[in-house]
Amino acid sequence: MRISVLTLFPEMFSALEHSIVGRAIKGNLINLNLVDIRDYSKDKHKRCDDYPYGGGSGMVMCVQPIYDAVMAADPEHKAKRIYLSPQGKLLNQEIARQLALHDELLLLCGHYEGVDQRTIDLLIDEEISIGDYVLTGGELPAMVLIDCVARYVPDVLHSGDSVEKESFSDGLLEYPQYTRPEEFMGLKVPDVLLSGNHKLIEQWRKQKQEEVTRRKRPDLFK
Ligand code: 4GS
Repeated sequence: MRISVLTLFPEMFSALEHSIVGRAIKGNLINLNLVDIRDYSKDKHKRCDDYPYGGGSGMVMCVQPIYDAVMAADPEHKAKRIYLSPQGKLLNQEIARQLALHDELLLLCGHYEGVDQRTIDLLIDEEISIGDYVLTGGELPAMVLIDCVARYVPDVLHSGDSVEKESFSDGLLEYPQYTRPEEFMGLKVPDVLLSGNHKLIEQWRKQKQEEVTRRKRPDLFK
């Protein structure tokens, strides 16, 4: 999958050089194309923001550099073009799974008060939000989306990190996990997990999933 990210702060995306997503990028399973919007500014000082028409506080990102950056990164509109914004559809596991079916994504990260509305009207296919709170920029939301989508790109997860046996795959939260030692500070691993009885372990885990979901996220438990 090719993912173009348009941002004024491409350095922030070094966070993706690590762990599973980092491995996927190094292994060419994900081609991350970081585009610095500033490179497309035609202003003599490379400014990419300006005062809002109608007044008010803060700055608005200009349409021209973003338009030119999108045309350079995705000239044939092969990518699903996404703007990260609190006005978007709330990201969830199902949306991530659907986005992973695309060959190309383009993520536009706004900063300051956001982008000129004409950017969205002219260029964007879909707005996506990572939650009902306000951030200083769309960079962290873009990284959240990339991380979440990457897990559904073929071969990004290795055997054992199954995409399906996890929270939300069946609409439930995960069962509690334990590893060595068998006892720590007086707390023991539940006997059933040491029993070797796989049928019984499966039953126990399903029961725990339901218990945990009902208690912590009653909204998910239907
Ligand atoms: C989000 C969010 C966000 C909104 C960007 C104010 C700078 C900021 N983007 N999910 N302008 N929540 N964006 O807070 O996606």
